[in-house]
Amino acid sequence: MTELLTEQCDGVLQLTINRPDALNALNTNVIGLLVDTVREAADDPACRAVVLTGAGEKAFCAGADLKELAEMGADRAHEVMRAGQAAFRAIERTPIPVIAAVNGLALGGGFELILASTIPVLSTRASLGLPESGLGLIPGYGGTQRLPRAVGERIAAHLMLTGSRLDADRAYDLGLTPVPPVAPDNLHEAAMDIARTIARQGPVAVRSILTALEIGRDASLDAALTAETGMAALAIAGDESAEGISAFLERRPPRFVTEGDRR
Ligand code: CO8
Repeated sequence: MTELLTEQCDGVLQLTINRPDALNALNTNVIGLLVDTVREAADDPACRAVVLTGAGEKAFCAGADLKELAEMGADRAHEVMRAGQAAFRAIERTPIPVIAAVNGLALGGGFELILASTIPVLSTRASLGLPESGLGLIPGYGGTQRLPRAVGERIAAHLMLTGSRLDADRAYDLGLTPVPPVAPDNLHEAAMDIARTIARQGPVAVRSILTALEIGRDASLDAALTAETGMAALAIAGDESAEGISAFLERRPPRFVTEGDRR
């Protein structure tokens, strides 16, 4: 049985981490499958969005696979940590949106996966935490950097140093998700709804917006605005905006066609 289930429909690729007996903990196999699949999706013009969730009712993902980790020497663990960190970075910077449908526990690397996603949607059963310090570890899949950027340093320090959990409402209040938590039965549809809405936008525009966000993470405002100007100029000169603006003027829905749709 594969540890990452995939299903593509209407331009949306659904990914399910499929290790429910281990609360969907991230072993090296899952991390490899995840990053390869997201990279392939980004290369596929027919794929407009990814929805990522965990199998079963209990967990989105319980973090790094501690059983696998326990069997590694320090050198191998370091290698795995670097590969995991690079994988999360690849997910963060992918030019198609990754919607995390957080169906339950999201601990350690599971919470860090949410932080690397584009838009997390939380079920009311979601519970987020970074318990690494209690294990003598640190949130090494980007948590020490992305969490303070998302919620501020004091709240991040408190969460990382105490291992305290956030319930879905608190996570929403802190801005970790842009949408109010949804009932568990509605989570899949809520995430798919966002993904399908994005899939109807101009595909080049979506990729450009995500690229602009990625550039802005590290650049000065002036440098990022210069990059934005270049992308905006390309957009206005392209077929996609010609279609989008014509559709608006003709009072009809736009028909955005990509290479993938023509296949
Ligand atoms: N890794 C491997 N197996 C796990 C993990 C995990 N992270 N979490 C749960 N499991 C397994 C359990 O071992 C158990 O399997 P089995 O029945 O075969 O023993 C099964 O899932 C169910 O778990 P529990 O019986 O423990 O279920 P409970 O409901 O009693 O508890 C908890 C649920 C609270 C989630 C508990 O399982 C737990 O605390 N899990 C560990 C969570 C955790 O600490 N995650 C952080 C890991 S560290 C990390 O992510 C750091 C990443 C960056 C550093 C990387 C360095 C290389």
